Formats: sequence, C-alpha cells, structure tokens
Amino acid sequence: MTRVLACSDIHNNINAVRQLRAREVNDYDAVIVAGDIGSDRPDEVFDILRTFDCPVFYVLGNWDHRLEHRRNFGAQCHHLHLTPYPVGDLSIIGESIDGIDQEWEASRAAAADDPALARQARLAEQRAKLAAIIAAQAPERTIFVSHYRLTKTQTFLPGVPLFLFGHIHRFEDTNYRGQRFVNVSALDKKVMVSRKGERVKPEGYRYINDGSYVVISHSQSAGLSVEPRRFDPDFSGWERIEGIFLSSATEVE
Ligand SMILES: [Mn+2]
Repeated sequence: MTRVLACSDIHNNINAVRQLRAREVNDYDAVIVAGDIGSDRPDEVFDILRTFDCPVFYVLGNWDHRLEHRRNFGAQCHHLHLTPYPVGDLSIIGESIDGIDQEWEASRAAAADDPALARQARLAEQRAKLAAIIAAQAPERTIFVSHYRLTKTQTFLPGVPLFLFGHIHRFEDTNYRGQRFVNVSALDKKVMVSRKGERVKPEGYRYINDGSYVVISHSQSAGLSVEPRRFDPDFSGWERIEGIFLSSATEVE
C-alpha cells in the first residue's frame, strides 16, 4: 500500500502547515504540494513538511512567482516540474505554471516582438516533453500534479489515471473521459469570525482556519482511493462573518 498526503494553497500560512502536521502521523510515502506555497516563507513550510520523514514534492503556482525554479529546499524536497519521481509502485510528475522558469524567460526575451506566440510555442514544447516522459514509463501508474486543472489531457497524457491540482479553493473529485481530477485545496482557508453575542467592529474580527487536504492510497488490488480531510475546527462560541475578509485579522488560538 502506498500512501500520499496531498495539499495546496498554503499562501505563506505557516500555522496552517503546523496544524496539518499536528493532525497526521508519519504514515506517508510522500507529501505533495500542488502549488501556492507562497513566496515569503517557503523554508519554514518545507522545514515542517520535511518532518514527515518522506520525500516532499511540489509544483509552483501563481503565488510563487518570487521562488526560483531551481531553489534547493533540502535533499528530501523535489520540484516535480517535468521530472518524475518513483513512490512505491507509482510515479509522480508535474508541471509548474508557465512563465516562471528560466528557459521561458530566455525564449520570451528572444521573441519580444510576439510574446503570445512565444508563450504558446514554449507551452507546446513543454507538453510534448511531458508526453514523451510519461509515455516512456507506465502512464497507468502515474500521478500528475499541477496548480491549475489541466485540460485536453486525453490528447497529450492518455492513460494517466489521476491528476491533482489546487488553486480553486474547494475539494473536488471528478471523472472526465476516464481520467480522475482531484482538487486537493486549500490548506489556507480562513473563515472570519467574531465572538458570539459580542458586537464588535470589523477591526475586532478574528479568523479560524478551516483548511483541507487529501489522502491518496494505492495498492495493486484496490487501485487508487482518494479521501478528503478537513481541519473541521470548533466554531462553537463564534459567529461566522460572510462576505468580508480582513488580512489584518488574527487567528483564534
Ligand atoms: Mn493559486
């Protein structure tokens, strides 16, 4: 049995990573982050995830623009961008969002007269590379990780059973033309609250984090299973406030 813990959309929320760590024991063969680690405190994120004592795999999302593509977060942490890694009898590979790697920067500079065309060509080249890598291994045992949900996967990644993504902050588990798409987000999910019965001004609002993530199990006999998990914090004593978000609010301990 291979077990993988997958999350995404951390957005620099170190406490959300601590909460995840506190909820789970070291029972995993890999931890996956499907992007949006956040550009401010990545080392702290990986320092915590590393304590699961298994490889930590990640792709970059739109919150990660200031993270270098080749940045080293330690021997145990691996960027999945166009690079497959074996986990049990599975292979995990991914793609970071386009437009943030060095090769892309170079090709964009070379084609400054038509950046849209250059971007399209670069993406096509990248996808061809991915298709070749995956076709050469066992597509049916491959898990693919990206920040945005991929489309047209039947065309360039046929046979891959499972795609993990994030970005849109809700769990989702759907099948499309024989391939499974699982939204594993979001670890950072702040719910604004005020103490029940207390009339406070917005400046006094607090937040409770109701993050979620996913546990994936795989065995030859049972195949792939996907289980969503939620922090599901205790809201008793607190009133939810809809339609307002204050980044200055502090977390309820
Ligand atoms: Mn995002």
